[in-house]
Amino acid sequence: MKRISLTQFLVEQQREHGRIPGELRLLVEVVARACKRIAIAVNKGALGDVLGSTEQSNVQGEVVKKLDLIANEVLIEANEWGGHLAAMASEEMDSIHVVPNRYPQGEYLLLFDPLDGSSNIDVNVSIGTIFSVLRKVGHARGVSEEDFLQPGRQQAAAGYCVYGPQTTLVLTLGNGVAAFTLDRETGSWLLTQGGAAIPEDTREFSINMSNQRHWAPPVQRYIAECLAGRDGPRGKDFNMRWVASMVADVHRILSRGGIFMYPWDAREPDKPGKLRLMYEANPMAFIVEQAGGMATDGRQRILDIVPTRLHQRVAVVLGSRNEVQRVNGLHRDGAGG
Ligand code: AHM
Ligand code: MG
Repeated sequence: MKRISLTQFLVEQQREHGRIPGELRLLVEVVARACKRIAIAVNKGALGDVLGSTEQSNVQGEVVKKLDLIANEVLIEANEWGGHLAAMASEEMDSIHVVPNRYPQGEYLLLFDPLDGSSNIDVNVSIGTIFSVLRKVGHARGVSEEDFLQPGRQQAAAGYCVYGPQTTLVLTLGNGVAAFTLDRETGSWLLTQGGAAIPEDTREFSINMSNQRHWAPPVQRYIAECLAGRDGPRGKDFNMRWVASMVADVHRILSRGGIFMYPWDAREPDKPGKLRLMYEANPMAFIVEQAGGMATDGRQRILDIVPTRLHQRVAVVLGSRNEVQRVNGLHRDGAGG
């Protein structure tokens, strides 16, 4: 079977829809190339001395793993010279990285979680890279953190790469979702799924159950009803999956449906959630919506949230439409015990 490459896909999208500027195409190709390099490092594991932690902690106070840093550097190095970007922001950097003066500046802004699922790095479980692309609005010279604070609905592109049994790149340019698998023999990304669609209904939920006692009443109620199975109000049995790598959990949902939640919990009551709006929730919400699913914080659409800070956190409920709507309904009604 003849499969089309990522390059061909991007060129054909441009021809058919006329909405992918050359700089954006270059950006996606450069990010995909960087992911390939990260995949090689992930693959080497202990042989490449890439496992374990560094001495540093990041802006959110989390220990930085060696691979977090390697992936961050690979993405910056690959992207700073091409002339397509004005600046980058990363989960692993305190502030934005402006493209140095020696290179031309483009109009795009790239945000990424270089290595998502850090706790799984050392145990050989799927991890990934998540990225989001915004356009710098306004023609003011220079670039600042303010330029990044745009709601997710303004993303020009978003994607993730899963480093799992296969290395898969999932991409949206606002016109559906396509998945590409890395052919290790030729080094090409080949289209393996176009028009991904998340089923509206599901019997599978994804949440870290060890936090159950800390959740707010609507989330308690939703999960209790799922656990009650066939004998409960839902009248059907549910299955549970939790990889603890958002990329892997979202990828499963994209493949066969499901609902993923990382809700607010009382362990850190002042934080709206664990996951980051700009590096994790927004790109995943864009992909999930483009595949026909829904993504909210339990009350409002993730993509409508106007960020006030780069490293802002948010509660996340995403996946199969009817289940996300049910969780939203329980929040709206103040449902509890
Ligand atoms: P990370 O970007 O530091 O890896 O953190 C985000 C990850 C998500 O991939 C995953 O859904 C979640 O954290 C897992 O959290 P927990 O360890 O509470 O299960
Ligand atoms: Mg992450």
